[in-house]
Amino acid sequence: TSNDSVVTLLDYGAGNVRSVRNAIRFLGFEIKDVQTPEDILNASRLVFPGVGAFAPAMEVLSKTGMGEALCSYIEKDRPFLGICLGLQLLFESSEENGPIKGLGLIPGTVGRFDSSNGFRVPHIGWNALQITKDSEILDDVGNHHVYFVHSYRAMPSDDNKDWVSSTCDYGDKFIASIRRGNVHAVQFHPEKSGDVGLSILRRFLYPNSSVAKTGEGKASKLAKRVIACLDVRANDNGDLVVTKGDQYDVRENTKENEVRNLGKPVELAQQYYKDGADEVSFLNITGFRDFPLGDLPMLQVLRYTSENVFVPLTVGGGIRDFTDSKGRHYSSLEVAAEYFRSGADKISIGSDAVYAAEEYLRTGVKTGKTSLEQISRVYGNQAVVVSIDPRRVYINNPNDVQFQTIKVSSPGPNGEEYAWYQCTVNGGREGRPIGAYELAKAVEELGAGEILLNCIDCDGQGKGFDVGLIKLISDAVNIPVIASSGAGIPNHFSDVFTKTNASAALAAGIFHRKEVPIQSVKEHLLNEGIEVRI
Ligand code: 1PR
Repeated sequence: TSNDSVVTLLDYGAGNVRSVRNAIRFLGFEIKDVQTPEDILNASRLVFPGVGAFAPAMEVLSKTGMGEALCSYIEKDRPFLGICLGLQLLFESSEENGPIKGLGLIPGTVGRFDSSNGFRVPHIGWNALQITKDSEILDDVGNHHVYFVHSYRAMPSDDNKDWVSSTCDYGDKFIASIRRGNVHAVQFHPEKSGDVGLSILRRFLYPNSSVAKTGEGKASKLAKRVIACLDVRANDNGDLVVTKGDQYDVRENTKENEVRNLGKPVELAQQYYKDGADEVSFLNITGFRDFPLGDLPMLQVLRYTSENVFVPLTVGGGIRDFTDSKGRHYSSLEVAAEYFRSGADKISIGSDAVYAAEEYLRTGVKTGKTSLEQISRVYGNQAVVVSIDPRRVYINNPNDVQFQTIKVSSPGPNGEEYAWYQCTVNGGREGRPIGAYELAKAVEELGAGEILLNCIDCDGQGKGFDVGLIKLISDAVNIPVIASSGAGIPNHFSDVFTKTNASAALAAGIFHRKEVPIQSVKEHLLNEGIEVRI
């Protein structure tokens, strides 16, 4: 192999860099992993995809001598691309659990987004950039969107203006990328930014490829996301299939009562990526009873999918502590780690988050031991989604229950005008004494970075999202809320985005049955003046 087709990757082992590896391989390069500081100095091009938190990353860099090597590599103007934390570490310090000293190559401090001004933190999703100076790798990014996921950011100032090559607006105008000579770093994730991201990586890897320059990029709001969801489980023959329920019932109405089969998970995920899905979610819907690490096909699905799907992948189902039949104990953290290693960018917790929230509300104590708290501490809260499976319970008088209620748009079967939303576990099989509102607020405090808000009553009905529920929850929390269940036509998406503060909308059935293409949903939203990634 000639040195020309090798990329040196600095992976200090703090989390999932599988997607960066996949993207580099997809673009025709081989990867050499940094083992020693010398490997950095000898690199012909170095990619540094920082993951995890600032402090532990700095600790590893200092202890191993890699930080010093990195500084001298960059000072020599050798080809470098830092991603996300790989950008932040170049600055003087970070407020993340700090102040903590950084590598100090770029003047400035990395601080947390201010969530008091109505912007949800973490900043998750697709934004366009304002290009502020010539940056070879961003040249044709223009008005396209790229994918961000972070709670901390560096700000442009007079001291670092020589470095800044683009900014992005999210409450603050923060640094989206820097460039000096051959040294590049980006706050967003090119490896998760679809074709646009791949072309940024391609331009870094093939610096002499000619580029067509386009405009500077226009002002952009965070785009609303359209997510394709694949409910996955083994059918009665043991094959993993994409299925889809009717109010969570996934069995056909036939004599055989077989599991509804809507296709193969890897193929469908790839199709949705090509069709413009902003994210793909897999829910392993029988994970609550089958232990996921015993479920190797699901991990295999993630591995294959992440090889050529370059948007964020979420996986949920069965994330909890588990003791197998031989008495071997697995922590939820191990389960999540295996999902991340296999290619997931986020994991989603259903049942176990309900128990955690109940306990927290009962005791008022954060034990730090729940799956939710542990996983968000290690991987960051942006990597942890809580999936809520509520069922509508109609009542006559809001004072009859201790849960938050809403006035329903159409009365219940006995003329009831109010409802509360009861959380369930085990795929809707068991109702719990906690409402969706109470759960959402509790899990936000426990470290959830995002909420996937389903609704059993609406699931698979195609009659629209439960706008009342989604408004209730998206107004109650400061983390992004994904509206789910009930999409039937493109109008339902504009409806949920104009009437609630949902950050994303997810659908399954209409995409699987090819009733509405993802592109039509996006075009409709665009026509309605709602910013989306096209
Ligand atoms: O409890 O941590 O093991 O997680 C289980 C996960 O599996 C949860 O996220 C739960 O929502 C999901 N799940 C469990 N059983 C079912 C089922 O359908 N029987 N699927 C299930 C939930 C709901 C949505 C669906 C939308 C959109 N699926 O994800 O995709 O309702 O559908 P639509 O557009 O067709 O209306 P744990």
